[in-house]
Amino acid sequence: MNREDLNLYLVTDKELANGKALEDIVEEAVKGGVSMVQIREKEANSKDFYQLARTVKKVLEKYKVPLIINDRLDIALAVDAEGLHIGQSDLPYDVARKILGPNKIIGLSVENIEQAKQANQLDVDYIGLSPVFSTQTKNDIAKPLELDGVKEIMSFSKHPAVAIGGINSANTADIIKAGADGIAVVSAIVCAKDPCNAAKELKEIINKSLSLK
Ligand code: TZP
Ligand code: MG
Repeated sequence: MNREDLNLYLVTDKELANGKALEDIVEEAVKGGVSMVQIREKEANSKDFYQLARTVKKVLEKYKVPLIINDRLDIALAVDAEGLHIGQSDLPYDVARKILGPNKIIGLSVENIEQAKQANQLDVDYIGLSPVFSTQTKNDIAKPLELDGVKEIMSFSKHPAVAIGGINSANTADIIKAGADGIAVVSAIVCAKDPCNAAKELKEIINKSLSLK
């Protein structure tokens, strides 16, 4: 995986798509500069999740953007996704790695300093700092890490890291300045009237902030 793939990471939520087809939102967002896409559909049944993943995979292949599946190892295998994202209560990393093999991307969410330290013992491809700020999009979030938490984790983590939770164009620069490699967003793109423009705006801020590092 390229570290730059984490720069602007879109995480899906069909519930927030307002009736618009998710694959269209994804395509527009990728045209605007999204560098990685995670399908995260907590309410979808297996059949719907699989169909959506297949459809989105076809779109992303055109643009050579990696597809990551949240939690569902079976779906990641079924659609030959580029990777899997796991949380602290999902399948253990070692088990996922054994099944997926050495060439797939595996990302792990960390919610605090202790978990970030533990992640240093694993060969995960990246960590997700979750959440950095409070958000309406996910109910069961841990206490937000805030910018100080991001700074602290980035001071010792050996892994590339993407921050998630409550991120928008107003706080993106701060997150990159705090040391994260990129931002992961749901509502800032999925709920935007124009997902392509929303992605473009975020990408410009990210590129500018990265160039100042
Ligand atoms: N994990 C931690 S916060 C979150 C997830 C999936 C939701 C982020 O959504 P938003 O709309 O970008 O705040
Ligand atoms: Mg999970």
